[in-house]
Amino acid sequence: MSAAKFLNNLRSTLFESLRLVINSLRFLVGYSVFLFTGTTPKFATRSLAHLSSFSNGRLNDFLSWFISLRHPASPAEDAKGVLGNLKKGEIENIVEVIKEKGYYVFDNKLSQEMCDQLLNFALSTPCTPMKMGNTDKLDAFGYLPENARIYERDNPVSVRYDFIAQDLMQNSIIQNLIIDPTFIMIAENYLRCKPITDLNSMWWSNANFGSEGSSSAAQFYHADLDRIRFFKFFVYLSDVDHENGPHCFVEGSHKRKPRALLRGSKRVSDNEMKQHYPADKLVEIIGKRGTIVAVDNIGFHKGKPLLEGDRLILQILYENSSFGSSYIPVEINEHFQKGFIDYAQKHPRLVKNYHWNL
Ligand SMILES: O=C(O)CCC(=O)C(=O)O
Ligand SMILES: [Fe+2]
Repeated sequence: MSAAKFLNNLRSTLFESLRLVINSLRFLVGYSVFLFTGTTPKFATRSLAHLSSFSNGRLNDFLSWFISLRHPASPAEDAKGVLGNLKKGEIENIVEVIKEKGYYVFDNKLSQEMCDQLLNFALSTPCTPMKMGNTDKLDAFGYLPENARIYERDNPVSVRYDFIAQDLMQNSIIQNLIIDPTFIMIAENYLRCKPITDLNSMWWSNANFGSEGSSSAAQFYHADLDRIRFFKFFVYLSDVDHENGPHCFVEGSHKRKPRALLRGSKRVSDNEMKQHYPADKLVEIIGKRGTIVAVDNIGFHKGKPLLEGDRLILQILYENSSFGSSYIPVEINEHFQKGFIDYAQKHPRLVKNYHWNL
């Protein structure tokens, strides 16, 4: 090895070690702040992403083990809800499949009536277009809430429109889904702890801005590393085929990832992904409207850029710790139904991220 190359290697090793030390310190400071105040400084969320990636998920496994000792899950039992009448054994099997593959497509769909009601909501409630172009000036999500408007279905001004969390949470169907016994049972057994719900979201994406995809609209492969462990249910509220934006997941990538692809939350191109995974692991999840999918998004995933039409998707999110969360808290107010309030009072950890205002 030439002297110049040696020096270069030495310099990058020193730089990486320094980054690791700084991120470990920031994480420890941030975690202590979180334990005392319940809020996470932004720098600590970034450090979590760095350390998750550096440890190839081992840090998340360790912290999750620790959390599951403090807030242990109840053992699986029969549950009846939107996913059907699930027997204990079926729940255990589903959880095993998700542990193995990272995702699961359920046989049961959300009823057409509920899909209609959510579609009506989505066509009559203002949502915020993602700001496109100069990404320097964006807030955390790139949305400008003052721009909220009814989705311009025939002439969208942005590739993605997101609904405001508070509006979503005041919708009774969404409240029911969050406390649905089958959702909770599967999330709890997968996370191995009492789940917390966080940013439940719903958004439109459309085909009007080319097939290249938008990074801020999550249309390039990435891993969600801003929590210790997430668990998401996606519900398709429009028919989703290969042309209109299937959620894509790299099977097995929620476990260890190839070293070359460990780069925090940064995006990975399709070509690079293909160099590291066989084609049959790059799954495009298609399904008629009402299709429900569970995904561990610590694995690589993206929304495929749409080639035609639009897609409406709902995301119900659970996590094992709210460390990393910095969203404006949802308020539990008079628009919440009794069933949700009763459940939340009995399971305060579920709504730990929310503010009571009743
Ligand atoms: O739009 C999609 O299917 C991907 C969204 C995504 O990356 C996420 O919800 O974490
Ligand atoms: Fe994501």
